[in-house]
Amino acid sequence: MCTTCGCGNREMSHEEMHRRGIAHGHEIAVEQDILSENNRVARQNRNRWNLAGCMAVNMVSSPGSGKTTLLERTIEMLGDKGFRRIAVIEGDQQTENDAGRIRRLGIPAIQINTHNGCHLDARMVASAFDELQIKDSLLFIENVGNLVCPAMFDLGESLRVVLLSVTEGDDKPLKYPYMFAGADICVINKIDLLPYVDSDLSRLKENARKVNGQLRFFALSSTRGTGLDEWCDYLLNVLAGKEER
Ligand SMILES: Nc1nc2c(ncn2[C@@H]2O[C@H](COP(=O)(O)OP(=O)(O)OP(=O)(O)O)[C@@H](O)[C@H]2O)c(=O)[nH]1
Ligand SMILES: [Mg+2]
Repeated sequence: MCTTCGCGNREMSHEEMHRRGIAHGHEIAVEQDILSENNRVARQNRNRWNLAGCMAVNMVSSPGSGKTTLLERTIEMLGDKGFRRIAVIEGDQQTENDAGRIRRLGIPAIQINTHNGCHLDARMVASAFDELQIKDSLLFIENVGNLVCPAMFDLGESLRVVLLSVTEGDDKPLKYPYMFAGADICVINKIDLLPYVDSDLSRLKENARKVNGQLRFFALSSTRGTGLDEWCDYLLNVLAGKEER
């Protein structure tokens, strides 16, 4: 049970909660209130971003799978391809590190620190968007590194991208299904490390398809650049309306 966001295990039975000594009933009502309020603000975000001509991409993954590295390389490659209208909202419990990495590339970035919170919510990104004052842009939102709670919080994004690095193991889609079930795209990162780990790329995809048959995959190495071209062309095509998301 996550006590900071109230995102409890919905599938745990009443008896199981008693057996584990987990308080319940009131918590479930609070969780439903939190999520429906979040969904309301997420709908507002979606409308506002559409009106401003912004497309938001919510990047979710466990800590360290390479979200910021992928963003850095993506920003550089999109710039080489002539697209520079990009802004980033960064979510971490502490530090300005990731926003600093993005700003060094000349791209506006707002850092949100969630302190004891384990995910971004729609209200947090709404005020960061106000601060950015952007229009006609690609807005990347890097969520807090966590393969569980961010799955439950719609931010108003057009595209949700789940990253999984090969070092995390090919069984992760089965163990953390909600994150994969709610995503549009699965980026498999750090494929340069495949020779050194037991992860199997086709087994990973097969496991991810078991929880979400609609997922689209990009396998890449953010540090070596393998697969980045295809990923960036996909983003540009979605922006241009040439490709379904
Ligand atoms: N070998 C290899 N290392 C990578 C790759 N992508 C990222 N890394 C490394 O993985 C580590 C974590 O990368 P970050 O980009 O900071 O990961 P993150 O997901 O943003 O981490 P949090 O924001 O803390 O959740 C760094 O040491 C990166 O250099 C990759 O494709 N291959
Ligand atoms: Mg990061």
